[in-house]
Amino acid sequence: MTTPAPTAIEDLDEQANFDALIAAEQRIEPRDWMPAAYRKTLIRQISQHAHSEIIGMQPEGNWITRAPSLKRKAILMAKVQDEAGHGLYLYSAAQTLGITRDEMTEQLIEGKARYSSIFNYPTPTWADMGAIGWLVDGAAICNQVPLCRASYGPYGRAMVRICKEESFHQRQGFEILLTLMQGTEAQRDMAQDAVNRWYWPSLMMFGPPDDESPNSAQSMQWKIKRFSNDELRQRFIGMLVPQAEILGITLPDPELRWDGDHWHTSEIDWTEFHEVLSGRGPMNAVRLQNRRAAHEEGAWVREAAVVYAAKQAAKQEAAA
Ligand code: BYC
Repeated sequence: MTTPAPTAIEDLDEQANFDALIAAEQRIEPRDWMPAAYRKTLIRQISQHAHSEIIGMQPEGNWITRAPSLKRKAILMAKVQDEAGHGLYLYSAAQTLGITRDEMTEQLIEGKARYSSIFNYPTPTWADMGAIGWLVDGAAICNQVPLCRASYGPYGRAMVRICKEESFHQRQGFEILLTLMQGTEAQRDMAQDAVNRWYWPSLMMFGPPDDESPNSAQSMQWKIKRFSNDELRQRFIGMLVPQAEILGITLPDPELRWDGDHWHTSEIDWTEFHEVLSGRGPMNAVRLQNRRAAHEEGAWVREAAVVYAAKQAAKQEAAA
């Protein structure tokens, strides 16, 4: 993998400086020179990540009115609000690279932007809240803790706060499953069924296998990504196995075993992954439709905010 060539002679020094910063594990900051392809990759990854957090509010938002107790409802609401906050930190980080929030929003609601495949699956039972916390937030932590060391400063710093909250979310999911597993047979069946449905999609969250991942090698060279998709998937499975034992839950893969060197698994259904990425997952259309409707219904808030900001600015000008 070679670094894309600088376009102008003066860029040669800048490129050398950039390469030296990356090699020395220093951070690239918004005003630093950076190769156009590095900027583009960051905008792509950070905006996709932001969209995932925002769309990711829907599967769990679906259960806020039906949580089994007031306490669980309050916790779930706080969790969904956290995801909104994550989206905002990430949109802000992406904005430092020169894309506007409006542009990113438009890409999302027009269906031109990607967001994580995982949020295109339904949440039919309360146990799905447990499975999402344990598996989806668990996968997010595996993926995102190394991103705290991403070479781009605003992204790495946003990830630190996000990871702290994701750790709490993961424990919240684990605790829901543990409670269900200590309950009635029907509750245990519900927990197992949810894990059966979310396990494989959660493995797909890490992206395609390394030999089919067009972006990984360059992103690792730039120290945006620190581990490959398959390496992170392996770490995640290693984290799940002992926790599944504590829960008394079976991971739905009869082939799963440690072969002394790595986790041997059944073949992941990559056809399903590509179907979901192409917009043909079980909930893609619903997720986008809800996002569009929320955007349209929020138009008056945006208009009011613009008018308010203009009035404040006029007041300050008059007072100066
Ligand atoms: N879903 O070359 P690759 C959360 C795309 S939010 C959809 O390996 P890369 C949470 C990929 O974008 C979880 N698309 O790409 C929120 C690329 O397409 P483009 C979100 C996927 O970027 C609420 C193509 O496939 N986390 O945790 O090197 C509640 C080839 O892939 C997926 C992040 O976004 C996928 N699963 O690696 C609870 C983390 N996988 O762009 C929880 C930050 C791959 O070339 N992102 N694609 O058209 C990353 O770490 C990386 O972007 C990925 C992909 C590992 C996801």
